Amino acid sequence: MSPTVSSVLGGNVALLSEQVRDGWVDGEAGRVHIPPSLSLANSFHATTPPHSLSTPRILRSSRPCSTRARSTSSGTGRPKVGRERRERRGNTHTICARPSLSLSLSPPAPFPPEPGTADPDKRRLLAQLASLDAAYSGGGLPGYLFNAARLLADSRVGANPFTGLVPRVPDGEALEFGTPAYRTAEDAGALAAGKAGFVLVAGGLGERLGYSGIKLALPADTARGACYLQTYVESILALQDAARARARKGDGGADPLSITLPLAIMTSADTHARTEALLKEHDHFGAAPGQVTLMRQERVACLADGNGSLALDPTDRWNLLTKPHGHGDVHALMHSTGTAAAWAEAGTEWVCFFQDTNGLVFRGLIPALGVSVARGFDLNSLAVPRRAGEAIGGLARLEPAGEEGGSNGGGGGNRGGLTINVEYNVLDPLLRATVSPSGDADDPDTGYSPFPGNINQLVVRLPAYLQALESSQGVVGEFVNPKYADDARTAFKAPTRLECLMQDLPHALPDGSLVGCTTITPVWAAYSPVKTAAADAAAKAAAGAPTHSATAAEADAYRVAAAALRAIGVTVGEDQPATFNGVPTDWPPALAWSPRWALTLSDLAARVPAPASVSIAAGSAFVVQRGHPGLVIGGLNLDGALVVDVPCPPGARLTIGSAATPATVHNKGWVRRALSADKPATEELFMRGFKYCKGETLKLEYEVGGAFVWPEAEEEGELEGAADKKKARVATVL
Ligand code: UGB
Repeated sequence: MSPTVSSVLGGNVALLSEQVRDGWVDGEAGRVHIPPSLSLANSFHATTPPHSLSTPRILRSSRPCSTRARSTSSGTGRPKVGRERRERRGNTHTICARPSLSLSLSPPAPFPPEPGTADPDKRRLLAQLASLDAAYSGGGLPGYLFNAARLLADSRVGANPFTGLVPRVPDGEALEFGTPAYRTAEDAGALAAGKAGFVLVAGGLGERLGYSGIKLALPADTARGACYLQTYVESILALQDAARARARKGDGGADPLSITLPLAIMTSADTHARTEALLKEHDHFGAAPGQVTLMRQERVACLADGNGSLALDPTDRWNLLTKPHGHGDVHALMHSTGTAAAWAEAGTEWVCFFQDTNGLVFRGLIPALGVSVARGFDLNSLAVPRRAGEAIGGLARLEPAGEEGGSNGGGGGNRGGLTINVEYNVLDPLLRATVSPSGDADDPDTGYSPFPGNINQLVVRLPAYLQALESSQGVVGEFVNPKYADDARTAFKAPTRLECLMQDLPHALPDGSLVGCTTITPVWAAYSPVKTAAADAAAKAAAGAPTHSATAAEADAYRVAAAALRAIGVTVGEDQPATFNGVPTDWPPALAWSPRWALTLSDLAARVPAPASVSIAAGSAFVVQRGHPGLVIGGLNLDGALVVDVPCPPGARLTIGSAATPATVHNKGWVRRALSADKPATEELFMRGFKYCKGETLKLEYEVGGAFVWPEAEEEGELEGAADKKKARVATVL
C-alpha cells in the first residue's frame, strides 16, 4: 500500500516512515520522506473521492479574487438545477480525477533532501500541511485538491456555469419601511426571533476601508458612539428581552431566564484576538457568558498552476502561500464546530446571517424573518432595490430551459429552479443570451432592475440548514478564478485559491426547499455598510454611485431613526445638506438610541405613546446612550441636544414630559464641523470627514431603580438601593 497524503497529514508519521526509501526529516518518532523535488506527486490517488465529494456538488460561476475587480474571464462550473442535480444525488460521481499534491515554487529552488538538514524548517512545513488538512472540512487537503482539480479543469475549458439556465425574477416580498405591511412583518419577525440564533461574519479586515482596527470596533455613529458589535449584541438582547417579557406573561410556557438567543461570530487570524478582546473589554456588551461563540476561519493553500500544485512563499520556501477562502467558510464552521447542531438541540428554529458593518441590518432581518414565517421560506435572502449595472449581484431564480414555470413556479424554491445570487457581471450576458436582448436593464416603471440586489443577509430555517450542512460538510459553492498567463490556460499570473461565499448556501439546500427574498425599500432603510475609504468615497459620490462610506452610513443611521419616529407620528425637522469628505449628504437630526430601548417600530410606539406631543427640531441631537423599556418619552419639544443615559435596573421607569405638558429642551446643541486638514484626527473621524462640536447638551442620567418623571422629578416609588438620592436623577447641562 502506498502512503497517502492523508496518512502524512493525519500525523501518522510512523506509518509513512516504514514505507519510504530514505528520510527527509530525521529523528523523533519516525522519518518523513519527501522526494528531493519536494513533490508528493502520485503519493495520493483519489480513486474514491473524499467523503464530502460523494455528495452532490454544484459548480458555480466564477468570482474575482478581488471582490472589487470583477472579471468574466474564467467560468469554472455551472449550477446544477432540476433533473441534472437530482441525478447526482445517487452517488453516481462521474468526476474522474487523480490529483496529486506537489509543492511548486517558480523558479524551483533546490531543497536539501538529506535527513538532518534544515529539519526544523521541514517540520514547520509539515505542520502547516497538517493544519491546512485539519481546517478543510470537505475532506482535508486531499479534498481541497480534489475540488481544485475539478474546478481548474472546468476553468481551463471555460465551462459556462449558466448554460441551459434561464433567469427569472425570484419569488418574494417587497416591504417599504414604515408601512403597515412592513410593521406586520416586523412584528411577526420579532416574535419568531425568540427562537433565532444569529451568525455574524467578521473575518474580513476591510483593506478597502483603510482602517487599522477591526471593523466591528468602528462606531456605527458618532452621536452615541456605540461600535457595530455593541449595536448587534444589543439588538439581539432586545429581541431576547422581548421574548423573556412574553414568557413572563405566560406565553409559550418557557422559563424567561432560560431564553438565550445565541450569537456566533466568524473571525479569522486577522480579527480573532481583537474581537475576543473587544468582547472582554466590554463584558460582552451585556450578553451572558457562553452566549457568544467565536469560530475562527483558517486560510486555504494557494494553487500555483492549472495542475493544482500548491504554491510556496517566494520569500520563505518552507512556507506555503495561503489566502482567505471567503465568507462562505461560515457554513463549514457552523458544521464542524457543532454550533448549528447545538442550537437545534437547544430549540433554535431560525438562523440569521449578517455582515460586519451594516448598522441597519436588523431593520431588514426582523421583517424578513416575519416573511419567512408567513411564506414558509427555508431560506430568505435580504435584498434592496438594485439599479441595472450597479456592482452588486442580482437575486434570480435559475430555471432549466424548457422547464419554466415548473413545479415551484409560484413559490420560489430549489425544485424547479435555483434562487441564488448572480453576480452583476454574469447577469447581463446571461439575460442577453436568454430572456432579454437589452440585458441588465431597469424596469421603466420602477427605475430599478427587476432582479433585487443581494446584500448578503440571510434568514435560514434551521432544520433545512442542518440537512444542507450534513450533505455538504458546509463546503458550498466553491469556485476558482485564476488569471491565466498563457493560452493553454495552465500558468497563472499569480497564485490563486478556491473561494466560497456565504450567499451560495442555496446550492446545498435539500431538494424541494423554498427559497425566496425580501426586498426592503428604500435602500437606506436596511443597507448602508461601511466598506469604502474616504478618498474612494469621494470618487464614488462624484460618479453618482452609492459610496458605502462611514459618512453616508452615519447619515443613513439618522435617516432611518427619523423615518421611524415619523412613521409613528413624531414631528422631526427637515434634513440639512452638508458635504464631508466629498460626499454630499442630507443630514436629519442626530438620532441614535440603544436598540435595548427600542428596536422595532412597535417598540418605539410603546416608548413614545403620545407621538403628537413630541417634536425634534432640525439640527437637534437626541441620544439614548444606555436604555431599557422603562424610558418613556411622554411629551417633548427638543431644539438642541438631549442625551439620556439609563444604566439602572430593568424595573426602573423614567418618563420625560407628558402629553399634556411636554418637556422643553432648548439649548445650543451640536454642530457638525468638517475636519480641518492641518489638525490630526482619529481614523474613525477621518473616514467621516466631520466631528461634532458640542455647544450645549442636556444630559439626564438615572443610575438607580425607581420611577421618575422629568422635569418635575417627583419620585413615585422607592429608590431601590439609592445611597444618595442625587444619583437617581442627574440633569446636567454640559
Ligand atoms: N468576510 C469574512 O468573514 N471572511 C472572509 O474571508 C471574507 C469576508 P466584504 P464582499 O453587501 O455589498 C459581499 O469583503 O465579499 C466577511 C457579498 O459577497 O465586505 O465584497 C467580512 O468581514 C456581495 O454579494 O464583502 O461582498 C464582511 O463582514 C454583496 O452582498 C463580509 O464577510 C456585498 O457583500 C463581507 O465581506 C455587499
